[in-house]
Amino acid sequence: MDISRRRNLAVVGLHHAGKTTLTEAILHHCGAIPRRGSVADGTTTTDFEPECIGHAQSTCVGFAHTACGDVDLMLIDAPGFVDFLEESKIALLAADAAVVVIDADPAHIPQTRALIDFLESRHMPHLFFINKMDRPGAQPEATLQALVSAYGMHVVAEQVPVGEGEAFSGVVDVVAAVADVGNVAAARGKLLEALGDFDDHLLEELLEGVEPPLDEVRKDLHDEYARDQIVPVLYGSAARGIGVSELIATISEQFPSPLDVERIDADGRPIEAKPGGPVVAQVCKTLIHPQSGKLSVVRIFSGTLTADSVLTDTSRSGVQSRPGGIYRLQGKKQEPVTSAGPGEIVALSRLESVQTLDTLTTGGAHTKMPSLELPDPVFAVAIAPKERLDEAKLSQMLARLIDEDPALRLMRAEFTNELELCGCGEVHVAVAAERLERKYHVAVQTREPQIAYRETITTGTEAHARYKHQTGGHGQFGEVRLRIEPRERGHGVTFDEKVVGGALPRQFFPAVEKGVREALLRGPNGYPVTDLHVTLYDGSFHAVDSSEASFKTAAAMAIRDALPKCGVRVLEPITAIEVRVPESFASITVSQLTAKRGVVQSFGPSEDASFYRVSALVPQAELAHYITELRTATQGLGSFRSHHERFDPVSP
Ligand SMILES: Nc1nc2c(ncn2[C@@H]2O[C@H](COP(=O)(O)OP(=O)(O)OP(=O)(O)O)[C@@H](O)[C@H]2O)c(=O)[nH]1
Ligand SMILES: [Mg+2]
Repeated sequence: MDISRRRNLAVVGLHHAGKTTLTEAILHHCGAIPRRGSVADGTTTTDFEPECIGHAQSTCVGFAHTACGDVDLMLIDAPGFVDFLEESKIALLAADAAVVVIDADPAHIPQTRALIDFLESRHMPHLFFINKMDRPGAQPEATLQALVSAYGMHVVAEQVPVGEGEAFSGVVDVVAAVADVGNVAAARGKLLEALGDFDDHLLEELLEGVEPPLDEVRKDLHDEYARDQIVPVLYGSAARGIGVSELIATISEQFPSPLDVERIDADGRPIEAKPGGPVVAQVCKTLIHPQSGKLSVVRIFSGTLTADSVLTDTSRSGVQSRPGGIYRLQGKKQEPVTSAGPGEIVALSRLESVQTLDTLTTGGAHTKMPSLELPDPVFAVAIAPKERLDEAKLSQMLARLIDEDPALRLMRAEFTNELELCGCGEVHVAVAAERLERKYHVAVQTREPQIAYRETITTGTEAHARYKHQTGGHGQFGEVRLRIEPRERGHGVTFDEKVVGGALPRQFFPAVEKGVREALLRGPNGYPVTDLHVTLYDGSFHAVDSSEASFKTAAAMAIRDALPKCGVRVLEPITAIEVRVPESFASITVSQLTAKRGVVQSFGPSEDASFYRVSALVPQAELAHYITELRTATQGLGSFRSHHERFDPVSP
């Protein structure tokens, strides 16, 4: 296969914009599938996971391919919901270009910022496909304007739509058009002007009033698309299949092949897309089928992979393995192939130790492809098996779940010791829990993580207890006198003894300390008591009846008795949070945090001008659903990082 005829496209964009529907329309148009499935019926090629069907949205990336004339098109249908952005970013590493699908509604454009920033930071060629043009109230012109004002003058319409809403009937290519329907001339003027910025010859022609030849314009478009200098805008209706053949033509004729995109490894060395030489590939998705096992979807950047290839995982200190098979993916279907060359995206089976984002090489190539830093989780649920027996199985299955989706994490909560499943949002974590039950048949219970409340004292006191018990043979006896004093926050529980004149034998001191500490595990409010010092200063014993157990009991009794006299206060964990939001949402973010009993520490522009940083101290109890509230208030653009800072008294 001629490498220059390959196209690896990621279909990305906001939630519900029509990416899966468009993928389906392209596959159908090219004859790869006999019938167009629908998202509503759960019959599309790429939304095949039961979780996708249940939620009527993509919940992970899907892969599909089709021949299209002499072009070999690989489509990566990415989920648009904000919780799955990391999954989409990883998949984008495997693509050479992206189709950004958006609603024909200018109000949606600001929400695309995070995605477009990512594409721009990687100089990833992309185009905008303004979809749902058939919907009444579609606003193509305003959407185009919003795109230009958000992302710059190099965003230019390559088409003009014919008709709007119900009457939308097609698109006209502004480069090739002969007639001036619907302002084609004006659109062409803008397109050529943008191109003139990069091509002096074309600019000269424009200034002299010479109409540049079609071929020259097409070649310029191809070059500038590949360098991400020009971002074309196309229109269509994925649901009705309008604008789809024109989109395919733009992709086939003008979008970059693997040869047109310069690739460098993590050390900045170029990686050439050539069939000979060592294989360099990177895992962009891991899929685990409970029966048929693990599939690592890789993008091959260089070399040709065969069933005999011994792959070295350069990201995992050179672990070697040989794939069980090579497959092309068509949704859930695996089509075996014997080899795969540069620019191809294929699935390899049974690479057990290989993980998503790893680089695989052959023949001693020690290269590593650029990876991605996955953010810390922003949402957690406490997770426990419904059947106690499943505990071991649960952690094993969770590990496989995380293998499939590295944006998920499994953690032990610092203070409560609960097992927590964490991720990028409520839907992300909920879908993961559903997947766990369906794929691995582990029934789990999820609930909000407990808040690690504590108690402390504000005044000291003397405590005394005398434990005396007579049962049958020999009895129990212990008497202790303790001094309890408050200490500063973060001090914990400390214990010492100042017993004078041998009132108590030393051998009982550890038992006293044990009794003290055990009693402090549950204060008057039921929480662990902390930040205090206990001194054992006196007591009495009985030569026959005294034992370690009796002193332990006496000490615990003394503490339980005394605590209510010490001005007990409940403490709650306080989280230090740093929120990043677009400037226009900075003040709403501050009021949101203040309403959560938060104290804003600092507030100001971040290093990238259009965003603000807000730092605050907020009780952890208020933050359980904060990511959802923040995203709702900021069009999905707000994000945060946080860590446990300290314990503060709960205001009465
Ligand atoms: N009217 C109209 N509806 C469309 C069009 N394209 C998609 N839809 C509908 O929009 C909804 C979302 O479509 P999807 O294809 O699932 O969108 P998506 O971008 O893949 O969504 P996520 O994967 O969840 O981010 C579905 O109900 C589609 O039928 C279109 O061109 N016109
Ligand atoms: Mg989808």
